[in-house]
Amino acid sequence: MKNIDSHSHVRGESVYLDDIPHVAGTLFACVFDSPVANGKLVSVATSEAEKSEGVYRIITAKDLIGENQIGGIVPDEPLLADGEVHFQGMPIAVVLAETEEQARKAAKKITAEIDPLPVVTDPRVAAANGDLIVPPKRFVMGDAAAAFDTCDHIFEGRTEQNGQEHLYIETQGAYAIPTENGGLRVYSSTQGPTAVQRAVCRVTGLAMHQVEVDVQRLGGGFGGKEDQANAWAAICAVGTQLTRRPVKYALHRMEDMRMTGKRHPYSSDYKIGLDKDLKIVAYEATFYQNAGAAADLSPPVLERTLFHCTNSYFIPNVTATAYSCRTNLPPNTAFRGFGGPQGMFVIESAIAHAAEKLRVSASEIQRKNLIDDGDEFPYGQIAESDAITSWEQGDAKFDFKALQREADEFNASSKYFRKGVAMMPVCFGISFTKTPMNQARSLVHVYTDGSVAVSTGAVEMGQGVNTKIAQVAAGFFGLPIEKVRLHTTNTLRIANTSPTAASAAADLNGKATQLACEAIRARLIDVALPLIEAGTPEGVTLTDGFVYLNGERTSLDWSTLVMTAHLERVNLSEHAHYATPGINFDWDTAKGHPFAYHVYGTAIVGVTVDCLRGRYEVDYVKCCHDFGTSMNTSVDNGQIEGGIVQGIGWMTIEEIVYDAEGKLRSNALSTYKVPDIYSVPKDIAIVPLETKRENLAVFNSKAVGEPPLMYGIGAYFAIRNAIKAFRDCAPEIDAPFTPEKVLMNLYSSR
Ligand code: MTE
Ligand code: LUZ
Ligand code: MOS
Repeated sequence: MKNIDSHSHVRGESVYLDDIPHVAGTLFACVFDSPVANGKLVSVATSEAEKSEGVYRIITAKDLIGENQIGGIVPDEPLLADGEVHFQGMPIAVVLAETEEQARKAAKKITAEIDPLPVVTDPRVAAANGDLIVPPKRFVMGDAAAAFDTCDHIFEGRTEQNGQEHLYIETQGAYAIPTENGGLRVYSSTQGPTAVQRAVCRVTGLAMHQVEVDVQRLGGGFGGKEDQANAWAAICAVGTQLTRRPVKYALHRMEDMRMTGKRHPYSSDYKIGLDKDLKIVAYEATFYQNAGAAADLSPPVLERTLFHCTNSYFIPNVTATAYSCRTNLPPNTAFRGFGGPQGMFVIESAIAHAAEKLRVSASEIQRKNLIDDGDEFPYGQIAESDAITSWEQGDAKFDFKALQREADEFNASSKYFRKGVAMMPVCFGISFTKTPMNQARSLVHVYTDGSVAVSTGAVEMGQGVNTKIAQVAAGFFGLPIEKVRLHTTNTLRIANTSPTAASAAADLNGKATQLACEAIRARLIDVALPLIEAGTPEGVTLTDGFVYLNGERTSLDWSTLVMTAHLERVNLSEHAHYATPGINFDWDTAKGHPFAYHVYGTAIVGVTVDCLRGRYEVDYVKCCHDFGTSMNTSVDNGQIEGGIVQGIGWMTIEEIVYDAEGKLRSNALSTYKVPDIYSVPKDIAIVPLETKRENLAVFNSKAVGEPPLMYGIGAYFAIRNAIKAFRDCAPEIDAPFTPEKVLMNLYSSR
C-alpha cells in the first residue's frame, strides 16, 4: 500500500499553499523585521516605502483592530512590535503591495529608530537574571540526595546542545480571502488549523465562526508549524480585514530562517550515581532551556524534557529540574521529539561519562538499567516495557558484540581512520502531555455513488497520516483505497482540533474515523439484512465491495447497498469524536498516567572518523523498533529513515550560529548544512519488534512520527567513541559534533 500522495507528488501536481490560484485583487505582504535583538522601539519610518511602486498600504501595531497578541500559552508575544523589540527578526511592520517583488522592495525602505538594550543569548545568564518564561518545573522520585550517599561511583558534568532549523521544504505562509459579512477564509501552511483560527480571531476581533481555516497539505512541518504558522496567517488576516482584499504571504527561505524559532538549545548539568554492579541508583539533572524571546510552546517542550529525562532506564531516585529561560532569540518552538530528545541526550551523556571513567562500555550500563514491566517512571506511570525485548531482539538480529568487535579490529589495523559504535535505546511517550488535547473528530460521508469522503483534524505533512486514515475507512467498508478520498483539513468541517503533533494524529483521528465508519457500517448492515435474507448482523461483513454472509459473497454489492440505504432515508454520514481513555496528569504532584502507551526501540549506530580531516561517515543504523502492528510498513519505514537522518543531522552537522548581537549567522542553506544523500547512513536496517501486547493505537499500529529521531543521538556517541579510539581523551559533550569539533578533539590537549 503506497502513500496515496505519491502519484501527485512525483508529478509535481500536489497542491501546497503557493499552488493555490490567486484571486483577482490579491495583495502580497512582506514583513519589515527588527534588525536589533533588544531595544526600545522609538519610531518606525514608512514614508519612503509608502512611495515605493505598487505599495497599497503599510500596517503597524497601531492599526490592529483586535488585540496585538498571538501568545497561545503565555500572552507575551505581540504580532507586531509595539514600543519594544525582543529579537532580530521580530515583525515590526507589514507592507501590502500589488506584487511580491514590490512588497519586498518596499519593506527594505522601512527604517526603525531603536535604542538598543543589552542582548542575552545564553540561557544560564537569563536564569541568573531571573528571567524565566514560567516558574521552574520539577520531577522527583525517591530521594536522590540521600541515595547518592550510598553510591560507589558518582560523576558530575555539563552538556551543551544546540538547536535545529526545521527546514521544511515548504516555507511558512498564508493566504487570506475576504468572505461575506466581514468573514475570512484563510489558507495556511499549518499543523494547527484551530490554532491559526484562534490567532486570527484574536488579532482581528472576529468570532471563530466568522473565520474558516483550510489546509490541503504541508511540505513538511516537523513541529515548526505547530504554533509558528499563526503569525503569518494573522498578518494576512489583518491585511484583508483592513483592505477587504485578499492578502498572501509566502516567506522566502531567508525570511523564514531569520524570523522563526527552532528546536530549543539546552545547557544542562547532571549528576549520576551507580553502585558497584553498575546499577544507576540516583540521577540529578538541571536543564536550562533557551526559550527565546517569548513563550510560544516552550513550557510544554520543557515538560517533555522532564518526561524523557531517564529515557529507557529505570532509576529509583531522580530529581530533575527544568528552567525555561527568556533570551533575545526568536521564540524557539516544537521540533520532532518536543524536548524529549534534549532530555535523553543528557542521560546518555551521563552514562557515557560514567562508562569512560569506569573503563567499561556504555552499553553495559545501558543494558543493566533498562526499564522493565512494573517499574515506575519519575512521573508515576507504571511501565509496560519493551526496552529489554527490543534490545534482545535487536541483538539476536544484528549481534551487537560482533559489530563492536568488527570496529575494534578495524581500529587495531588502521592508521588514520577509526570506527566507533554506540547503542541508543529509545522510549517515547505517546499522547499530548496536556490531557485535554488528546481528542479528535472525523466526518465521513458515503455518497450515493458509493464513493467515500473523509475529513478529520489531521494535517498531512508528508508523514502519511491521510494514507493511514484512508486505510481505516477502506478497511471498514471493504473497499479499494481509490473509493476513499481524504479532504482538506478545514475548521468548518472539523472544529476545535488539536494540532497534528505529538505523533498522535493517526491514532486520534484514525480512531475517530473508525468510530464514524463503524456507525455507518452498522446502519448499512441493517439495510442489508432483509436483502440477503439474514436475521441478525452476526456473520455479515463488507468485503471487496460486496456484502458477505458467513464468509460467502452475496449478490449485494456496495453501490446497490448504499443507494438502497439512501432511498430508505438512512443516514450515510457520521461525525464521530474520540478521546483517549485512561490518561491524566496532575502538575501539583507532578504524577499521573499521561501517556496512552510508550514506543520502544533499540538502535546500534556505527561511524567511521577520518582522523586526519575530522570528517566522518555513518556506516549504519540498525534498529529493532516497536511498531505495534504496522498498518503501512512503507510509510512507517519512511518515517524511521527520515527521523534517523534528521536526528543525525541535529547531532552532527547542523549548526545554528547566533552572534553576540543575536544575529543569525547560519541564515541560509549555504551556511547551514543539513544531511544530503551522501551523508545519510550507508545502511539503515529496521526490524520490527515482535510483540503481542494490546495497546491504544489505531489497529494496534503504534505512533511512529517522532521516536526514531532519537536514534540519531547514537551517532554523537559513536563519533565520540571513535575519537577515543584514536586518542585517550574525554571530549567535552557539546553537540553538534561538527567536523571542526571532531578535529579539535582529535588533536587538542584535553
Ligand atoms: N514526516 C514528514 N514527512 N514531514 C513532517 O513534517 N513531522 C513529524 C513526523 N513526521 C513530519 C514527519 C512530527 S514533528 C510529528 S509530531 C509527526 O510526524 C506528526 O504526524 P503523526 O501524528 O501523523 O505521526
Ligand atoms: N505538542 C504538544 C507536542 O502541544 N504537546 C505535546 O505533548 C507534544 N508532544 C510531542 C510533540 N508535540
Ligand atoms: Mo511534532 S514536534 O509534535 O509537530
